[in-house]
Amino acid sequence: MVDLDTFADKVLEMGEELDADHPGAKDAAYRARRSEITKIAKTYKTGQPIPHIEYTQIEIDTWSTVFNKLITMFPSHACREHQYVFPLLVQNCGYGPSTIPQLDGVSKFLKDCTGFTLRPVMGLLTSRDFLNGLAFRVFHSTQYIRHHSKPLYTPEPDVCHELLGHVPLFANPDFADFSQEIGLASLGASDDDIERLATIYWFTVEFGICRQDDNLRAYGAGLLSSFGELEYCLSGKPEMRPFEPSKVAQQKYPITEYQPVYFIAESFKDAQMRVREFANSMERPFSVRYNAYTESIEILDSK
Ligand code: HBI
Ligand code: FE
Repeated sequence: MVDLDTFADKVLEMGEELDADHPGAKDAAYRARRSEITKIAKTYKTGQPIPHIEYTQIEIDTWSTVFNKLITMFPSHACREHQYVFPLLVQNCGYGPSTIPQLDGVSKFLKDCTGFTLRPVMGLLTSRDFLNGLAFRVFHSTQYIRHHSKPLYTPEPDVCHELLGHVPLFANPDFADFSQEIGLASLGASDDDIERLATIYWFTVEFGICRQDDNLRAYGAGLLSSFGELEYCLSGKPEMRPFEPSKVAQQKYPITEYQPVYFIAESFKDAQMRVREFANSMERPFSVRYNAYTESIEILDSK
């Protein structure tokens, strides 16, 4: 687990610099605030409490706009697991329109629900580092918020995406197991297999759709945290295909537009078994098993 401490400052683009098309790129005060917040992630060590952030009124207003828009969509578009957990987050973790929840409280709540914990991160990690975290039931979460000029848009993960999209699902045991399965598959995987697993992650944890009581519902965090795409994904316009990991792994996808195709999971348990089968078909120097009691990974058959 402490190996995760070495990921802290290995971030990809936007770790320190912002891309030209980031809404905050030309706002010096925003950039300074973002790096003040990412400093926490840079020095964070496993087991420490996650330091609280005193969010500014501008930041809280951005959160409120996103929160108030999204909650109008959840009853008709979010999967039942998300809808079940959301009121518990309101009761236990300070979710609401006028406060940005603190990662530390949310992480403790998740730990009690499923053993998942949050770990602050400075920005995008490599796919390998990010997926490896899931093997240990660790979700790397940003702590800064998107730029106030475009509250319904962000080119990178931010607290709105993490807290409203990802967190509710990580409180569900079947979803937690499913996510960890992708993480376990990533340990020791070749670069090509990491690419395939990252694609599977994209079409499930980020943009997954599931079937529930004959309806389609969103469970992917990229959908649940995007007012526009949440509406669009269930509008009947995009193509829907069944979740078959070997096919999903080949699918190309845009990262700045709505997805032209989504994959439907029948349940998180079914999706987990399919990912496990896919992982068994990968060539790896060893296979792994998670020991939940020691929170460690056991290597089964090193060759
Ligand atoms: N890094 N911090 C962070 N958050 C993510 O959601 C994330 C990441 N790196 C890669 C990634 N997601 C995915 O696109 C896959 O490559 C796993
Ligand atoms: Fe995400």
